Amino acid sequence: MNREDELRERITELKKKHKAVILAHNYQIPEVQDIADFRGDSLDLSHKAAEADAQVIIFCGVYFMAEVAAILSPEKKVILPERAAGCPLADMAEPSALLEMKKNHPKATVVTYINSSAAVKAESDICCTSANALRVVEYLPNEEIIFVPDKNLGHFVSRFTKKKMILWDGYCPTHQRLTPEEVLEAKRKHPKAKVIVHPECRPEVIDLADEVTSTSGMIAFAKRTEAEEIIVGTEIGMIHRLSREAPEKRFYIASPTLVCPNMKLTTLDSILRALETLSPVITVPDEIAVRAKRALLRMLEVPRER
Ligand code: CIZ
Repeated sequence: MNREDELRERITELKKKHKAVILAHNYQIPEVQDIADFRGDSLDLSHKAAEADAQVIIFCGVYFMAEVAAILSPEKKVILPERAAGCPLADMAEPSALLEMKKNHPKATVVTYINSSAAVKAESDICCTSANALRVVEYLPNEEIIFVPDKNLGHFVSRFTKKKMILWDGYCPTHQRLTPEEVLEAKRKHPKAKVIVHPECRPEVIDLADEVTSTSGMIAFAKRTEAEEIIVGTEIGMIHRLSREAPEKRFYIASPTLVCPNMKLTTLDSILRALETLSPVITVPDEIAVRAKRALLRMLEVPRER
């Protein structure tokens, strides 16, 4: 048995022993995606965490995702195998600056992308994901929206709404790296391919795409399109997920720079260590969790279809 097989065997034993469930975000490395019980985007995984008949959740993703799972399932032990797996986009917004912005726009409602800290969610009226951002904005009665923290997602939403969008100046460094030139070069190499990109990409990249959607939307698109080849503008881990879900299609990453270093921290070794030590556990102080949960639950009231 090689070392990877040994690791997998030990992980499976300890998972059974602790009645744990392993969740992996779509951007995780292939070995981690493959050993997980469930794969998905941050919100799907938090729902899985809440529904799972397990007391221990091994959340293979980044810090804010484990926080969301801990907020929605406070009775469970939510473990992030790599404590240092942060999210630079989430770190670009902090509560005091948001309070200041709210003071300057007293009539605005705060819509906060799930890629944010629990403390920022706690100061928000409602959360959104990349899959429902426009629906959330349109659902609200308010005409003025403070959109936090991703300016590119906010800009994308502003293309489809008449509401006044006040954008926070944050961005995902990984998606921001993708240039229009790289997309054009990928199209030149694969002229028959459709281009799908994440709304965290900059507007000039979005202009070149056939479909702009979340990671769950990308899977749905890959399954329904007649195109046999697809150029993918999001974190490189998504290529593995898409290939699992639509094995008959060919996927090309739009740029080799689409690698999130934080998503790549988690390995089979980190999962084994997490199961051996049952740490690090992610918790959110009650005072923050209660208010952040309100913003998250309010998002879940938004109808799925308009
Ligand atoms: O919400 C998520 O999981 C992220 C970061 C991206 C997406 O579109 O799924």
